[in-house]
Amino acid sequence: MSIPRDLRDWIAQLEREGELVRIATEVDPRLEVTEIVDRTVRAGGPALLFERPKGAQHALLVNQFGTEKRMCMAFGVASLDDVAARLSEILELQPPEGLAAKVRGLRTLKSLADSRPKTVKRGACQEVVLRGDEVDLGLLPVQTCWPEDAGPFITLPAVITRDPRTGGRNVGMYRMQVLGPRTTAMHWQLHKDGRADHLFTEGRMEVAVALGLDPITTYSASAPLPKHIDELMVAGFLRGEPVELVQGVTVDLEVPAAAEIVLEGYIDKDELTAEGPFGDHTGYYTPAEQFPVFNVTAITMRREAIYPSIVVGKPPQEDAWLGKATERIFLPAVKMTVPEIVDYDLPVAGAFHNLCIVSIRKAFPGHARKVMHAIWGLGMLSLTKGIVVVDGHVDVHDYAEVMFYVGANVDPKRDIVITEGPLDHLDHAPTLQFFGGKIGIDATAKGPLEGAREWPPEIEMSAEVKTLVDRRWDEYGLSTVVPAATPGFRQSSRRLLRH
Ligand SMILES: Cc1cc2nc3c(=O)[nH]c(=O)nc-3n(C[C@H](O)[C@H](O)[C@H](O)COP(=O)(O)O)c2cc1C
Ligand SMILES: [Mn+2]
Repeated sequence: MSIPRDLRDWIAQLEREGELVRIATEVDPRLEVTEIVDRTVRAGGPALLFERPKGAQHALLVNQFGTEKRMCMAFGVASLDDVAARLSEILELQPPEGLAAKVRGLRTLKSLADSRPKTVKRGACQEVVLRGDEVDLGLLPVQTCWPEDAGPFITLPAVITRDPRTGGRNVGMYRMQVLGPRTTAMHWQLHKDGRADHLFTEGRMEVAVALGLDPITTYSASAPLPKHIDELMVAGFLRGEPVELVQGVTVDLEVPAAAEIVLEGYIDKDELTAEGPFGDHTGYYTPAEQFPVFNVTAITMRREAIYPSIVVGKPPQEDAWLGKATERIFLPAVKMTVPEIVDYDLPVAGAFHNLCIVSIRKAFPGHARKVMHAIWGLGMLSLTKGIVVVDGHVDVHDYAEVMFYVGANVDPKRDIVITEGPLDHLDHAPTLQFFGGKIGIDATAKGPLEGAREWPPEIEMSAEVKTLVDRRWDEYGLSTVVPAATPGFRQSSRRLLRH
């Protein structure tokens, strides 16, 4: 399967695979779409293309990312770990020895060099151009997702800004509350790159928002990359083909040529508005807060442009798989910094920042604590509120197995770390916003130097007996009732998601 070129190519692929349903009847983007999507996501159902959203002139695509299968289709891989493997090729690039390694190294470097976005003269995203008074966000089927939401919110945008100090591009996914025909709010949170660009700008900053991209480029807007890395370069690398850009019509910014819709405009540094409430991925309404106002100077579109949306709310929702993609894709980068990490899992029910389970090859006393503090110091993972550390042989994706070791291996007096640090912007639990308590649970086996008594061996059947029983399985007459190999705990993250 080829990697989708643009949103239409992606929709065609989904349709061919039976992964998309068109809904021809009129449906209200105010609440009604959410309830349909919520049921569809929970059932592991298809992407939905609402062809007649009430009151709007464009079709609405939602749930394009809602299953592991579709997420893998988006990246053209069999498993999300395959994407991680491609990235680790770059991260682990060593001075090559021998001709074969040199050729491999050159190929990797070339694919990196070819990942940079490419400027083109013309883009389908500018087939229709609306400027000034023609601009009307009411043309778009922007969803009001939940009953207490302050209004309609654009939920799947790729927001393009520039760092005034370096000229470097940033692309981030920040929800945008529609305030009027030509204005929205811009909800870049405290720790985000778009917000930093805003803070460093004096006066007016130009902003462009791309809607309806190929799925990898859309994903890249949500990826927690270091500030100086251009999300579109990473998208180009993951696509194996550069993202094509055209010059905006009213802003000095380049925009993805193949986008369905582009909103161009500006933010005046000190123009703020009350944004929210909005029912967010925390499972709660985030209260109204001051955020910048985005003034739209042009809407450019493809003919019959398709508007993309996503519903977030109490997990699991469609964004679960965007989060899981990030978890898998960033594992090699996490291991680069903390090589003793074997694997990690951010449970969907933990809303990405509430809980991280990590397994380590433990080598010295206090090692689990070292890893906790490393995670609390690592990129966006630094916002993690709770960390559970287990030994390397534990399957971090099997929550029952993890719970077993938390129950069996932990002396709460000895093995709990309580500390404090920065927290997610939207976390409503801490006493202060942005800053509060963190918990680490060391569920590894402890040695005497950590104050433990003799650690008992874990129960395990001998290999000889297992082989014997394997060999004789058919003789017992159990084959039709009990499978020969029964796995351990098996309440994995994957199964919980699928139901
Ligand atoms: C569906 C979805 C909606 C999101 N909404 C917001 C948002 O409103 N504000 C925000 O700061 N981050 C939001 N995020 C997370 C950011 O997109 C993510 O942190 C990304 O790394 C930001 O880009 P940056 O690192 O370049 O700032 C959202 C993520 C997803 C998947
Ligand atoms: Mn960024």
